[in-house]
Amino acid sequence: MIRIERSGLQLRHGPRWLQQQGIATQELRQRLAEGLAWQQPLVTVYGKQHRTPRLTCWVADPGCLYRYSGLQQQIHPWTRELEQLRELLHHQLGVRFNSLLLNRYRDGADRMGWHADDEPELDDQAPIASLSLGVARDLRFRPRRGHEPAFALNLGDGDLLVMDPPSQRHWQHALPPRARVVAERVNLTFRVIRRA
Ligand SMILES: O=C(O)CCC(=O)C(=O)O
Repeated sequence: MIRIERSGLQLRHGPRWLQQQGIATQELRQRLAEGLAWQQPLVTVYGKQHRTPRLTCWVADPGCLYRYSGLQQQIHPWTRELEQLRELLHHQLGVRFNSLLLNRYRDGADRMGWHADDEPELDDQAPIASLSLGVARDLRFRPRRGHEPAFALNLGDGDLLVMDPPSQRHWQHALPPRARVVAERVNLTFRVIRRA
């Protein structure tokens, strides 16, 4: 794993990690795209309602509730292969994740704005583990304050990115649109939610 460190930010990047675990990434992405109950919820940002510019699915243990942009996510159960990915990550990182947000970017127009994944229900002592499938996209990072320059990591098919605490407290990240990208990408972020 490649370590990327800035003041208040600790990342670990494992290029093609899924392939190293013997996972066929193209088939996995297709099955997730076809098999999950994807949603494009209406969210409220600065008082205005609009549809998220991507598809999402929230998979979690019972009782792991997550609010996001004013919206309570509906819980979907773990499928056998998502459970297998959770086990692989437990083995690699020693962390038992209890929830997973999937984002599906249908092409380069789909995106995610600046945010920090610092909602109160997320356990801020636990890392967030992100797996990428499909076309490579840039994930940009910027500090919440201070003068460290923003930078981007190019996340390709099969990559693992671990965001260790206290990164969420000090940095934000975003997935900007890319006009030239015409292919799909699915990203999975495994999280630890504090149960109510
Ligand atoms: O698609 C990505 O790589 C980023 C996903 C993300 O920022 C999130 O799930 O909070």
